[in-house]
Amino acid sequence: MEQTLAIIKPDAVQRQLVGVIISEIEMNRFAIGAIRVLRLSADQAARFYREHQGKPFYESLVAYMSSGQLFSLVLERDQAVDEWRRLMGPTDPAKAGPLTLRRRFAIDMQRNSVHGADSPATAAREIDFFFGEGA
Ligand code: IDP
Ligand code: MG
Repeated sequence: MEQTLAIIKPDAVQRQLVGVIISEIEMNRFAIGAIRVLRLSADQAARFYREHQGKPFYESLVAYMSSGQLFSLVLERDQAVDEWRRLMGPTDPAKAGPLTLRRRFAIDMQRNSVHGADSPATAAREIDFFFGEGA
């Protein structure tokens, strides 16, 4: 059993896609270990994506991720990190397979509907960000 951190991003919440995305999560045999609905401040979004600081899309990404409510989730199953990234598809929805969440729901490369941690170590850090002491 492994944990990963998923986010249903503001573009998907705003378009009322939470139900269908959670349905896909459950159909793909993830258990939901924790869930939180919140709006990030610009400061919090900047901290969450600090590894991207300095990239051309960073400022816009921070503004978008703090633009509305999001759902953060702890997902649990075997190979949770890789399996969730497989279900999401790649960052660019145009390159994503037809059954992936990003191909089905993303608007563009920034507003790509879902987030997933990229390794078990990142998952642990991101779970702490949303669900740890002082989160
Ligand atoms: P990931 O979400 O697939 O792990 P990352 O490279 O970690 O992709 O980028 C984090 C987020 O930043 C993406 O999900 C997307 O919202 C945004 N992003 C990444 N690259 C671009 C880009 O080239 N243009 C616009 N937004 C981008
Ligand atoms: Mg990433």
